[in-house]
Amino acid sequence: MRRALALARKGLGTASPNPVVGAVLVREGKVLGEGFHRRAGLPHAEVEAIEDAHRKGNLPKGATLYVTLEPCCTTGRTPPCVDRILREGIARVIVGMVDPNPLHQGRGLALLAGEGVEVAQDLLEEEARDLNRPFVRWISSGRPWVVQKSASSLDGRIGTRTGDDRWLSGPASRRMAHRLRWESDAILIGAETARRDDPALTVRLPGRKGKPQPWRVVVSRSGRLPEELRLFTDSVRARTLVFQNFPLPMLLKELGRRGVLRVLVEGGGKLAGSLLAEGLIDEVALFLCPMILGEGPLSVDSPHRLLGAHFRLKERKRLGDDLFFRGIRIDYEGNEA
Ligand code: AOF
Ligand code: ZN
Repeated sequence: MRRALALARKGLGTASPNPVVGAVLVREGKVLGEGFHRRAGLPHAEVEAIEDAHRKGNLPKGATLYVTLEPCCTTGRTPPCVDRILREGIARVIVGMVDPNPLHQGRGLALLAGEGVEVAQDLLEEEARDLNRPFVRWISSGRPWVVQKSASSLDGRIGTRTGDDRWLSGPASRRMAHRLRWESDAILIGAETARRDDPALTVRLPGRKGKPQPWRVVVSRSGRLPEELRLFTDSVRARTLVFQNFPLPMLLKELGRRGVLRVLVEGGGKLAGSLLAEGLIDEVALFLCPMILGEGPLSVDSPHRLLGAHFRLKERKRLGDDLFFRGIRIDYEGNEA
């Protein structure tokens, strides 16, 4: 299952609006085949693993399938995985988590068990869930998962007026920041940031084949933004959306309708503060840079009230001289979003 989780991770950034899923076929401790779900419309992870096994001359009959998400039992863009598993005569199916899609939700496992396949669920469930929080949120509520990103000094200041981290964070942090964009379907900024920074907000990493750039979304009270901004003039200008006077929950709902599973908020502090105050931030991705600025705008500018937001640490690492922290929002009882 650890191997299947690592495979699933390869689909981050391209599988959306589908979940990321990995699968490994095993018999007597030997890997027969493996695969992951690359992109909506392409085969699911289970089918990739089965076909990989056949290619290698290994027959899946009687084997055990480890898959990070419950196999599907309906025809979407692709045929049901359950049918293929039964046809191949796979003996055991072990899943990381049940598929939260209302069309599935345990029905795939029940169908397999009904046909005499041995099934087990929730192996490394926590890890499986952590990979697909955006999918779980979106498929069950229609709203995307919202990640607030910022790079700040040790005293929480972003230096420039906006979330611009160009001179604060080091090269390793900047690469990671691009990775965060890569994994997102939309990048959200405030109008002030758009005006002052004129950001491109594009993913500049190779290999994002077959996937368009993330939506570049600007929230603006007045709707008045200079026409010459890069967002309106560069080659991906068709991916820019401006929302004027939109309540934030409605804006998220609208993005969800467009197939956005994960939103990355990239400043400024006021937008981050408003989203946090309305309980709309699900996760923070913070780069802490080894300097104290003493003055300047804060990464989160609270709108007149104490936010008191709590997060559970999910990942922390050193990136050059910077510290990276990723945590998900929890309530006062410690329950996750
Ligand atoms: C699986 N294995 O690798 C994935 C699954 O339109 P489709 O046919 O691609 O189906 C999409 C749905 O299938 C998606 O909403 C989710 O419930 C499930 N994804 N299932 O068995 C996979 N990606
Ligand atoms: Zn499937």
